[in-house]
Amino acid sequence: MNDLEEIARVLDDAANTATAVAQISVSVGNISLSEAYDVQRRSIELRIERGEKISGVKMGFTSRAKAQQMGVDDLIWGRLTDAMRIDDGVVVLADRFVHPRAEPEVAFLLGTAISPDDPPEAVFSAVEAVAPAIEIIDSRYKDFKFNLTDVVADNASSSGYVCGAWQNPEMDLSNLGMLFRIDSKLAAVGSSAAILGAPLRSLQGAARLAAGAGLVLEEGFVVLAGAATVAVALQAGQHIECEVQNLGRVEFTYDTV
Ligand code: OOG
Ligand code: MG
Repeated sequence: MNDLEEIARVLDDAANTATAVAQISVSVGNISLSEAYDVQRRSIELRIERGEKISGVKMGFTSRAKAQQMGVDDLIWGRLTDAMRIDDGVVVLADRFVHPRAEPEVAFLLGTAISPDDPPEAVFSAVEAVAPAIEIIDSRYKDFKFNLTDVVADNASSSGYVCGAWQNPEMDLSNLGMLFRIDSKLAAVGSSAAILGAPLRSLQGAARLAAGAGLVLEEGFVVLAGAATVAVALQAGQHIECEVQNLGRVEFTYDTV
């Protein structure tokens, strides 16, 4: 047990100081998936002790493109905090990251809590709004390399998220074109259908997985459905934009000053 707390501290410290560490599977040895989620929960507890608040959850490896890029083929989830929230259009400073990457996503805003007993059909009625989003992921592991339990323990590489203007959710989200531009040039193109066939399925998965861990998805939470395309490594001075058909655009600039 102490070991899991120690691993949580190592990963929290790595995130907090933007310093890469060895993969847990290498430095400590293999831990089970439930132990990895326990490490994740403990590491977020440390953030909460510093005053951060849970603001939502994110899903990972919901698309083939991401699973193939990272060599991990299981759905994962992680916790978002208010300190990870980034306003649309701002300059994001590089010093808080180790080796960040950005990826195009769709975000849900919950207008009511999702109870663990709610049937999957009820999940949609909890959605108050949807938005185009960009997730900034940043593995705390050297060379951005990990296995399933490593990445789960590292809170699914959660690091930052930017949501565009919130839209009425009464639209079909299942096959929207997604364009990801860096410095106005297309870096990746995809469809929201790449996200588990439809992003709503990812929200249902988030509700199920979080409930299994005793976390109720609260009113006001943001749920990131997962990237539709591969993630792109960020370089100082770049302007990043995600445009989702019918949903609009979201953007930020990544820089050192
Ligand atoms: C893990 C997080 C995956 C997604 O959208 O698929 C993820 C990683 O790729 O480092 O956020
Ligand atoms: Mg993501």
